[in-house]
Amino acid sequence: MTLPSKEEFSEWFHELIQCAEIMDVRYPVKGLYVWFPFGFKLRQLVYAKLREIMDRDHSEVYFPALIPEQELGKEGEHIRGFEDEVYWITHGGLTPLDVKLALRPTSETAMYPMFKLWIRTHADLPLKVYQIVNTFRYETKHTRPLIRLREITSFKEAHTAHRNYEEAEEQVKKAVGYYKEFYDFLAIPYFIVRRPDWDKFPGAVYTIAFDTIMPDGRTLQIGTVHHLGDNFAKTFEIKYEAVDGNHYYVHQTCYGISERCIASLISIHGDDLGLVLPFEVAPIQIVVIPILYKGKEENVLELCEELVKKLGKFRVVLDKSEERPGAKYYKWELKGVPLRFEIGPREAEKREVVVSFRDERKKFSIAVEEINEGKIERWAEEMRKRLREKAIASMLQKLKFSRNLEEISDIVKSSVVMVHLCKDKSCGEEIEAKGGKLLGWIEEMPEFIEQSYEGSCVVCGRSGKLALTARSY
Ligand code: P5A
Ligand code: ZN
Repeated sequence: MTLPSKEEFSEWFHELIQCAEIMDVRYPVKGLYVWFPFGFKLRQLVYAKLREIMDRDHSEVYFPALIPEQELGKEGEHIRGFEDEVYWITHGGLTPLDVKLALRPTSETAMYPMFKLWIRTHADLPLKVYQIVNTFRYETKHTRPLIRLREITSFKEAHTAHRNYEEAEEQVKKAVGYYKEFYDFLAIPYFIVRRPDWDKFPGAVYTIAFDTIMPDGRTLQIGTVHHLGDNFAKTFEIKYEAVDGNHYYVHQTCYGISERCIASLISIHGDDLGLVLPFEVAPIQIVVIPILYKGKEENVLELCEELVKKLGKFRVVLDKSEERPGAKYYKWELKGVPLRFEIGPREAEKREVVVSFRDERKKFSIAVEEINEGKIERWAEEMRKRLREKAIASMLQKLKFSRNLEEISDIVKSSVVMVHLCKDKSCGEEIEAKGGKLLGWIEEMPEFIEQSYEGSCVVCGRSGKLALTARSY
């Protein structure tokens, strides 16, 4: 199987996840895919980081996958936002159910009736929980593995409750900080964007999204943080008794990340040869390849084994298979192995090893004695920096600033467009009429953007702030 060039992003992505054994796309239900063992290992390593971050400030829970119709329907805006996307269970065997059950599209309406029982007084607050589960959305837009699923298999959703609006807002800021840490760890650059009011999460007061730019110039929303105010608290009657003896509604937040984080990881760092993975999340971190010549195998293999033993802390493969070295390189490059060591008779004699990094084309030799855990960790950190810089550079290539409304319809065909825009809905609509979607206003300026944050609205000329419009997934 040969991989199409990354220039043809859609084909490249589809082929790569299949031939690098991330997902098997042949499952016979639209929008549902199978995790291969290798892909599942990658998922596990990425989500271990997410878990580590969440565990510092939340308790992990599990809520049922089925939600009774009345609960799902209680919050008006929420159900209006999701009604077209809900899968319903109507029968148990041949018997029609008294109460229809929804397969959770997200878990607000599964959790909040229980929050009402859990929260009695101010001492029960803040409440902060999360779960990593599958959710179901009957998506009508084009489905794609890892990107737009009908069964989201790795939905990390956090839900919190607080004494008032301000404390919930503090949590929103913390959540944004957690997601920054997570995506920085993956070396994925992002924009933090406040969605327009007409595009916020159904039932939220406001929504802050993480958007990244895919190699084809379309944006992907890779996480969202919502301030729910007391909207759901009023619907589900979640109240607490305060120190003053009165009862008040809680204020809530929720935030989520799905396997789109893996889609962006693969898409942003990958190249024409296959996956490129940051060291920490690579299922195989190091491959040792013996270059074998007849009669000289013993010394080479001995040194290889010695090296593998020395690297016991890491996920190492010693590829002793019969394949030619070229075929081995090809195979492990496809799988995104960050570090490759080659040892031939010459190296064995000098106790050296030839090193190459997956993201660079060059090779160099180093004495086996010089290789140790600390050195590998420093290489890993340097590689993460290179990946991040490269990702930022290619993101900037797909980002254009415009102060001319007329040119936007043209630029937005191939790039994300940055403009100054006021908060008026009619100006937002004018922008969207140019072909892109208005992602919203930049909430936190990334250090790689030099444009001034404030400027006059590209549509009406009144005072505006930096906003993004793009074709998006
Ligand atoms: C936050 C968690 C919620 O559902 N409830 C609990 C809130 N927000 S959300 O924006 O609707 O979804 C959170 C993130 O999930 C990703 N996502 C998807 N990923 C793959 N396939 C889908 N069909 C899909 N739908 C949403 C997005 O990254 C979104 O930000
Ligand atoms: Zn305007």
